[in-house]
Order: sequence, then C-alpha cells, then structure tokens
Amino acid sequence: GPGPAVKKLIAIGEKWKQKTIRGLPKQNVSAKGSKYILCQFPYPSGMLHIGHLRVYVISDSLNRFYKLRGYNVIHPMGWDAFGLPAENAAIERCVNPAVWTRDNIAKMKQQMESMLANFDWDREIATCNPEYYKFTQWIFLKLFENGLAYRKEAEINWDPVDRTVLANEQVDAQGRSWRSGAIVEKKQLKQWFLGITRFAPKLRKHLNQLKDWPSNVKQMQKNWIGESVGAELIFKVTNPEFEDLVVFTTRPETLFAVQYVALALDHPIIQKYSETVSELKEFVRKSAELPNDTKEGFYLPNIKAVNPLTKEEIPIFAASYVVSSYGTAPSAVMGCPGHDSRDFEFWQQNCPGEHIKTCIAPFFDDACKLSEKEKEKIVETLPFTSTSGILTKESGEYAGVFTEVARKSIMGKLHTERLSKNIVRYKIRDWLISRQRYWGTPIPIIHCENCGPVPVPESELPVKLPELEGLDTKGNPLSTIEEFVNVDCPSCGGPAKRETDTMDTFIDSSWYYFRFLDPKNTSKPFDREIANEYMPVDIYIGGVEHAILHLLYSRFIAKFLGSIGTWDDATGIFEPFKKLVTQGMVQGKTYVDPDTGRFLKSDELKFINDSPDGNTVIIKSNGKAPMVSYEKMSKSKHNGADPNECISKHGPDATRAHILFQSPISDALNWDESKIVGIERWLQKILLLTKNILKLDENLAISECFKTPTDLNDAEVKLHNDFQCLLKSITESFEVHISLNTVVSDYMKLTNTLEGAFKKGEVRNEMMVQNLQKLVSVIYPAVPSISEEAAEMISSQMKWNQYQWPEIERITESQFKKFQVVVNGRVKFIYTTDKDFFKLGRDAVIETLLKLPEGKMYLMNKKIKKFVMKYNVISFLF
Ligand code: ANZ
Ligand code: ZN
Repeated sequence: GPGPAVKKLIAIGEKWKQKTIRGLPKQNVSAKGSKYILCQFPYPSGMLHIGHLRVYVISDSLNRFYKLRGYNVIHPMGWDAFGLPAENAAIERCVNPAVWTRDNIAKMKQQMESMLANFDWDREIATCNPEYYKFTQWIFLKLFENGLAYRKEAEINWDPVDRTVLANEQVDAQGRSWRSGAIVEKKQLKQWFLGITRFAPKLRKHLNQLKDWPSNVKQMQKNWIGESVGAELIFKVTNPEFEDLVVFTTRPETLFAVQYVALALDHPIIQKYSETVSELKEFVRKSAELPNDTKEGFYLPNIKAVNPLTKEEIPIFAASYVVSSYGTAPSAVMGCPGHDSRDFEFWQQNCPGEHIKTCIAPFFDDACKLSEKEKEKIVETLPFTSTSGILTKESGEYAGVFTEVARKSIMGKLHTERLSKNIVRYKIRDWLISRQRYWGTPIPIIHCENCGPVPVPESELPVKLPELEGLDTKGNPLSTIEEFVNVDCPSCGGPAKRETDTMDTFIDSSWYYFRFLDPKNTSKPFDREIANEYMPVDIYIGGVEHAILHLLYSRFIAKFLGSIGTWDDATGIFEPFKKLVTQGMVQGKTYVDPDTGRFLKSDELKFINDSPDGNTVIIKSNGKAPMVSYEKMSKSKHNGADPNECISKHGPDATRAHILFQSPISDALNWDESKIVGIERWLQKILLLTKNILKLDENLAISECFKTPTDLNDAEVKLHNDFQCLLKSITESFEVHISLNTVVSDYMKLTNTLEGAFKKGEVRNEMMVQNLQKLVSVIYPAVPSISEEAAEMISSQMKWNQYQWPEIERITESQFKKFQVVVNGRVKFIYTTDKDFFKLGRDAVIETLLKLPEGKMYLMNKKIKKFVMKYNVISFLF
C-alpha cells in the first residue's frame, strides 16, 4: 500500500474533490471571451478506461487553464448512449437497456469525479433520452424534406452475428464487422440513406481551410472522400441494340494505348447479355463469391467498342475489378495494360502473350543522373504508370507532347465532337443509416400504401421507443410490437405502418456539440443565436480512431444545418471543429517469456525494487529476464491498466500529472506506473516548500497589488528572470502548442527554481511569497487539489485570490533563449536557459540536458550517433 507521504496526496485529493469538480468560482469570468473545449463523449460502458482518462485529463487541464485566464469556458460532458453493447447486455442479462445505461452513466460519472474532472454537468446530455432524440428525429425530417434522406433497395453489408446492417465505413479491409468481427455478408434490402455525397465537394474543399487539424487526419478524410478529377469519354458500340458506353478516366492521354473496355457486373449491357449467354450469367454469379480484386474477365461476343479518338474497334469484357456504380453512371473502364497496373494484370490473365501497347515514354531531362542502362530499364518495364512523360510516335499528331498538354488538347478535340466531358468524381457513397435494432433513435416515418413514406408531423416528435422489460432475441424487436407498428397515416388517415428501423448511432453524435450549447431547449435542437456565438468548437480532443467516420459525419451535419439556416458561420464554411487534437494510444508494459513466447501476468513476475535502474524484473518460475515491450492494452496480454486503481493508489493529481508528463499528446503513451514516484515527490516538494516559505515571516502580508520591486539584487534578478521565462513557456505551451508534457516539466523547473532560491536565502521574503503564489496558481490546471491545498495554506496568512493567471512581466535583462531539443528529427522538448548555453561546450551541454526530467526521459542511456548544436537547435541522432 501507499506510504504516509502518498497517503497525504490521496487525502488532499479527497479533501478538495467537491470543490475542484465544481471548478473555479464564477466571478473570475471576465469579458475576455469564450472558449468551447470539447472532448469526445464516451459510450457509457460502465468503466472508464485508461484512454478516456488521458482525453479527460488533457481537456480538463485546458479547461482550467482558460478559466484561470479569464475566459468563459464551455466544457461539457455527456453520453453517446444508444448502441449495441447496451442491447446485447440487455439480452444477456435480461435487463432494460435504459436501466443498464443509466447505471453505467452513474458509475462513470463517479470515476470522472474521482479524477477531479471539472465538467459543466448542467449541460449533461444522453443521446438515448427522448428530450435529445426528439431533435435527432427533427434533423432527420429536415434531411428528408430536402431530399437528403431517402429509401433505396441496395446491396448491403449484413452482420450475421449482430443481425444488423452496417455502413461501408464499419466494415474493415478484411470484410469484417468493426464491432462483432464477423465476416460480413451481402444482401439486397430496402434501406434508409443520407445524401452525404451531395456535400462531397465542400467536405473535400474545406479540409484545406482546417489549418489547426493534424495533417494525417485530413489525409484520411481526403482518401475517404476520394476526389478524382477526370473525364467521361463516350465509346460507341458496334451493336445498335445497345447504348453508348460512358467511361470514366483520369488519363485521357492514354487513349492511344487502350486495348479493351471492361464493364462492371451490374452494367445494363451485362444484364442484357446474361439473358441469352448462360456462361456469362454463371460468370457473374461466381464472381460474387470471389474477392473484389480478382482479375477474372469474360469476353462479350458480337460486340465491339469504338475508341473515340482513334476510332479503333476493341473488345469488351465483363470484369469484377470494375467497381459497380462508382460514380453516377453505370461503371465502365477503358483498359490500358501498358500504363495501368490493374489493367496490366487483367490483360496478362485474360489475353496471355498478346502484344501490349504503350503511348507514353518517360522523359529524361539533362539533369537526369541515370545511366543509359538504367534509363532503358525504366522504358522497358511495364506497365509505365507515371502520370508525366512524353507521348510516343504511336500517338499520331500528339507525338512528342508532354502528357499534361496532350490531356488538355485531346479533351478539347473530343469535346467538340461531343465525346467527352470534364468531371470530378467522388468515391464516397451515401450514408446508410438503417439499423434493424431496438436501442437507437426511431426513424420518424410512417409507411402508407396510398401515400408512400410520410414524415411524422413535427408536433408528434419524439417518436418514442416503446419500453421493453428485457430483450430476448437479437434482431429488431420493434417490428413485433403491434401498438408501435400499426398507426394511422398522418396524411390520409388510412391504416399505415411505422418504420421500425432505428438510426445508426453516428447520427446521434453528429450534432451533440450543438446541443451542449443549449441542452434544455424543448422547442428546437438549439437556439440559433447561441450557436452563432459559441460555434465552432475551439478545441476538440479525441482519439484518432474517429478520424474518418465521426468527424466526417459531424462535418456533414454541421454543413447541412448551416445550409437550412439553423446556424450561421461568419466564415461561411460551416466547419464544426476549429482545432482538432488527437491523442495517441495508451500502451501497456508487456512481459513475454523468452523461451515460450507466452504473455506473463504480473503475479508470475518478481520485481526487485532496489536494483540500480529502479526496478529489475525476473520470471519467478525460472529466474530469467522477460522480454519487455509496450503494446496496445488487451486482456490476453495482461498489460491493462485500471484508472480507478491508479487514482486510489496515487491520488488524482499524481495520476493526472503522470499522464500528461509521460509523452507528447499525439504520441503513444507507454504506461509505466513506476515512474509516477517522480511526480509524487514533486507534489510533496510543493507542499513542503509552501510551508517553509510561509514560515520565513509569519506576519508577512503582501498586498494583492504587490509588484516586483525595481531594486533587485543578483539572486532576485535570477529568480525573477527564471520565473518569467518559465511562466511564458508554460503559457505558450497551453495556448499555442498544446504541449502539456512540456508544461509539467516546466512546473518542476519552476518548483526547483523556487526551492533553490529558498535554500540560498538571498531573496527577500515578499518576493519569495509572490513567486510561490505564481507557482501555486499556474499548477492549478494540471494538479488542482494540490494547488488548492497550497493556496489554502497561503490564504490562512494573507488575503489572496489564487484563481488568476500571472501576467508575464519583462525580464530584467534578456539573457535567456529557447533551445529546441530534437531527437531523431522530432522536437521532443524546449529548454529555456542562458542564451550563451552553447559556450559551455558539447559535453557540458549534454550533461546539463541529461539532468533535466525530459533529458532523463528522451536522452538517457542512448548511444549518440550524431550530435549537432546550432542556432537554437540541439539535435541528437541515436
Ligand atoms: C484509363 C487509365 C489509364 C486509367 C491509366 C488509369 C491509368 P482514381 O484516380 O483512383 O479515381 N476506374 C474508373 N472507374 C472505375 C471503376 N468503376 N472501377 C475500377 N476502376 C475504375 O482512379 C481513376 C481510374 O480508375 C480511371 O482512370 C480508370 O482507369 C479507373 F494509365 O482510365 B483510368
Ligand atoms: Zn396515407
């Protein structure tokens, strides 16, 4: 168990819990403006895991920082409460999902409180409450009104385990369900879709304006939206029974090397041919069972396609590698084996040994350093897929022309013959939102035989989920509840049936950030003026696993709500999240038996604590050293960490600071609880130092407007300057870089600086107290209970408002400089010190860095391959 010093930290956490979860007194809020700081709301599973803990520590620290700075901060929390786990738990345990969810929410709220998270609980929402989903339904009706919610027969992804439909986004590359892991089946069903493709151009374009988003997230969204700038070309066919083929290509300049046309299996021509050619029918049937990327083809007899440029007649194939309804028109591809890898593979498989045409050759300019041999090799290797090069003598009048130029003039020529048109295509498909499950927002539609799908009148919202005592089957129980299903048509009054599909839960979370701003509104999803004032979210913090789905859907819904005037955005782009912070994964320390490769539990290991490097581990059974690594936490690897346990062993503040200090926010965090002792010692040092400084003069009372004197002695100059540098660095780390590991290490330096001055005893008492106050204030965001405790000690001697961020003062003589410490090309931390630091020489510089907390973390025990110090950069290559 924890020793007495740590017990004290735990007790302080307990003592200040109520106060810190409520946060700062309101009067601190000045006219500085507002900040909307939001972390992704959790699914109420009942247990906070360590990843949650990391997000909430980050967002709560930012929340408290901005509050101290005098901003009106919005920092809400709620529950993404619909979804399968509640329903599955309900089936297993025969409890009402609503009750299960409510209990879990209560548990998780307690866990959030025990980590001292200060959320605006008066804004709390749960997406499964009728007061919330009433407006999810309202949004659906608006989409419906605008033709953006529609029903269509579609081949869908069916999860046979959870017995529901999945969106494309919820099926992984191996064809498995993201949730159940089952191999997904294809089925034809009538389903509800949302028209996200209509927003594809804006969703794509506005990514460029999201300057404060990580570039990897933007890249993932770009890939998902999949914009291709290309052309539709018309290939006439030789059989007059059929319509012309429309082919989409990004490479019209390859027309001289086109050798065939391939059609998707659902192309009308294939369907027509299948009626008479039974082998084709069989081919189509068999292809459905093969993976999408097989290059099997079927040659269509008695028909040829005409190349629009060369007028050459070429064969037509059915091929499953042509993705069906890729854009709007039926899918057809012009096959160019000489310049495209997929077409090359297809040609080799279906027309082995046949000649391969090319019409583009690489262009080597004078600066090209390759030998003739190497150049020849490039020319001879097929396919030649580079988009830039020079057209060859096979290209008629275009011979010798660069590809980019040829593309334009070929398009111009075909355009005048009405054989081509420039178009931009998107890969993204409309969003399939139907789920055949109980625990979700009911789709507010009534099906009438006379009137078709009729929207439920707004005044009748919400369409409430009927209460169920327990669920006993998988699948959709709504369809079996007669009182729910059988209703009168709102339009003609005749007998009609209610839609029994519920919505994908990603719709619930696509607009919750609006609701947080006006959570109690009963007549509208949110007030327009309020949204205009606080949107967009200033800082959105969450996991990179939501880089595509949740963020894309939220961007879509925010833009849609903008398009119908539900809110206004001064910039006109209607983006919901201004700055996005994605935190890295928390990984667990994993021990493996080197002989058997087995993952070891902690009770199979012996930890020797008094070894030179802190702790050494051996395997109990054989005395050998295990292999140690950090990996994604999982039960099977016995490497999980439990946040509750950590908080109860070390107290909330040590846990918080430890999480922040261990690694930069977007990096993976290798969870090593043994390192928390350093943090605990630092917190104890703050309390001891506070006590000691206050004892210097028990009658000392410095006034609230105490200013740093001008007649400073050398020691005072040093203390003042060191403090100002660090305070500036801390402020910027919060405000500009969101670099919270740097903040914690600066806190430690600040504490050591003050301790050093205390030990020397050359600084006057007033200044000691004044700087102590600054220290106690600035640590509040990360370690609120220790800050409150120290503040209470100070306030028992003098009047003082601790809830103020210190103003940065001028440094007396600017003798400091910021040095970036770079490890293997990445900036790991900033060290602010004397501007002449480099004059100490290489060895002393390295030695000084090694003594810093970050130095210990990033530089210790590494072999230096290269070391450079220049300007303000200190660079290590290990
Ligand atoms: C001829 C060509 C020649 C092509 C060449 C590429 C290289 P991106 O940019 O990824 O969107 N394509 C068009 N529709 C397709 C479909 N439904 N299924 C599979 N492939 C399809 O790719 C655009 C290219 O993908 C198009 O340009 C087309 O092949 C192919 F040397 O046309 B290309
Ligand atoms: Zn009707």
